[in-house]
Amino acid sequence: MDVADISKKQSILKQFEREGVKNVLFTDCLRQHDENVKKIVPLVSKLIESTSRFHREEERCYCLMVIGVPNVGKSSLINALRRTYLKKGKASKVGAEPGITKAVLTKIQVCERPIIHLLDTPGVLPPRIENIETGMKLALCGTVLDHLVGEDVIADFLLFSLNRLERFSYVEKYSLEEPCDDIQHVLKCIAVKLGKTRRVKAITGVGNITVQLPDYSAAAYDFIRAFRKGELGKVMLD
Ligand SMILES: Nc1nc2c(ncn2[C@@H]2O[C@H](COP(=O)(O)OP(=O)(O)OP(=O)(O)O)[C@@H](O)[C@H]2O)c(=O)[nH]1
Ligand SMILES: [Mg+2]
Repeated sequence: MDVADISKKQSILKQFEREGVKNVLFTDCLRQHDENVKKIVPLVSKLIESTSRFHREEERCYCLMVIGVPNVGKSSLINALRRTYLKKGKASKVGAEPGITKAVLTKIQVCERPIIHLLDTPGVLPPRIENIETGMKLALCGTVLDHLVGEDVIADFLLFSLNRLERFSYVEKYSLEEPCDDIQHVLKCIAVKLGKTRRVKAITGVGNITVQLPDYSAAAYDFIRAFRKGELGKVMLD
């Protein structure tokens, strides 16, 4: 949640509650020590112990499954818990694209007291996305491979979202004159700013010449990457 705008935390929690989701913690799994990651084991233990069917065994030993949409940080959370409670290194592969975890993995221990094992799982999405806007938000957050939607389409939706939410830090970052809703213009400025241009041969009536053109794909990729790293400010898409 470190790249999300959680200034309206209370209304987010209320919305979760309306949808039947309780016991929400906002974590940052990239931080070496995150207060909310530390709260997970006590909370999970309390929840399991208050459920009668888990009182069969004498020994406190739990095995839980970590589930969520692709690329949301499931494996990072497991690694963060292992780091926090066992002071041990990464046990699950992490990456900035969906589909890194490809199968339900073997049990990974994350805590000694109580003994907790976690099962890492591949990300899942609902079989049907309810509308295009939801689909675009999911694409922007990297839950599907970018090329399946198209970097240019995602970049356009990103610009639309930033303008709608009045998050204009992209203007200064990419040296634009003012906020703009023309993605081609924005991508051109990004390409120029980052020196992402490509040489293209043009055939003219008086011979072939080489012209320097903005690399729109590279610019779109950088724009999306900057958003996902939080470099364009904290944003809440919903
Ligand atoms: N800023 C930030 N980035 C995170 C956090 N947790 C994970 N990431 C990044 O998100 C990306 C995806 O992380 P993973 O842990 O591989 O996500 P996953 O849910 O296991 O992904 P799949 O296995 O592909 O479904 C990586 O680039 C992580 O560095 C977090 O708390 N904050
Ligand atoms: Mg994973």
